[in-house]
Amino acid sequence: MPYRRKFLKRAGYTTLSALLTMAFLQKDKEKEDRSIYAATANYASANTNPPLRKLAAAKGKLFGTAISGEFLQKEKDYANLIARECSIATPNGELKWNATEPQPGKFTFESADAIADFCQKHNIELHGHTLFWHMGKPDWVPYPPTLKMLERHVTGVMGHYRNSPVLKSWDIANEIIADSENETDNPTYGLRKGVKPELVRDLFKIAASVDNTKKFYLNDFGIEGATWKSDHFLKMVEYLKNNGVKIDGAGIQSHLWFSTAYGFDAKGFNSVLKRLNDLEVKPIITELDIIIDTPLPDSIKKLDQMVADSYKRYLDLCFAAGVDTVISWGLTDRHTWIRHPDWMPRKTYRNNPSLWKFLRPLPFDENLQPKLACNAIAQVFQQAT
Ligand code: 9MR
Repeated sequence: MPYRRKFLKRAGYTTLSALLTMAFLQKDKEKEDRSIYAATANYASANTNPPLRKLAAAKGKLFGTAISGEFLQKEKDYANLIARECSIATPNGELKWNATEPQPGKFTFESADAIADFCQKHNIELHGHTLFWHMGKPDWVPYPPTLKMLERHVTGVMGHYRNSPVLKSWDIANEIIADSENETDNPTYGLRKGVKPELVRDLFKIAASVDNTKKFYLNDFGIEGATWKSDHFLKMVEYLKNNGVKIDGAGIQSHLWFSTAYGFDAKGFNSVLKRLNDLEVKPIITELDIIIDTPLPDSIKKLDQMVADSYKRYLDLCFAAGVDTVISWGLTDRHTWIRHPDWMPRKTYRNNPSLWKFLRPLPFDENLQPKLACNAIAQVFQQAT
């Protein structure tokens, strides 16, 4: 959620009239800029770090984030930051079914196109998210949708971006694996209830028939270690491969939770990355953020250090396994989804507003200043071979 501050200044008559003239000119300028998101290179001078996109590019890698059209339009400092730091972006919601096909067969691309235009202007690659998901869909779409609905949807949305100069990849399916064996009716592949492997296979095949020039991903969370879920995710990838389906990569969301009591399963995650590489399905990081849950450290400074150390450890491991694309789920704590009461960790944070200041999962703070996590990411890129 955005946190906004308003500053009021008192001024004498002379100053006041000067201010009014400036405000008038500014308004005119805003009019000019209205059609495009006006990100420019004059990002806040306090950030003297080299842009992450530049450090990534030096190692043949991409760095970016989920972006929101609403904030790009309303907050110039945010738009400037994205343009400065990112070489790849995922629309936060603008390409989801509820945004692109709110009524059966009636497609709207206004907000997604605005994002694509912003990306083109700033030389940012766009990762398409997503064609098939149990959330982010209008009420008239059941889960899973019928094959006919999927056919129309995929044809409409992928068709619209077939010639896009910036959209290079699609999350064809998102979060199709259940969280545990109790939540699936398909013990072999662990799919969400009602989803059949054949439907997923056909979805990928339809996608390839519409536009096989893009990279196709299967995207999920909770697969960053050796878990029931990652095992079934990998089985599903294998199934798609064995059925002659075009699948280029695996999106590893990486909404990571650590605490002073536990870290991450480096050995297990390494084996997931290895199995994907063996299957020639490229792992990329698609939604990275790091939440520190209780027990918490006793200061924000220590928390920021923990977040930074976790970024470093996680990304070091990813890069050692050949990962070349890192997308975070937001760039600044100002907008992180994890501060929304619906999404924040329930037991510990939701009913405890005094702890919300500890939700600092992203590389830049609310004022868009780089945090220790940003330095850590910069260092990992610099040290990558
Ligand atoms: O962060 C996104 C939030 O603003 C949306 O309301 C929500 C529903 O569309 O989706 C969130 O993004 C999710 C992403 O699409 C898939 N992985 C989990 C993300 C966080 O919930």
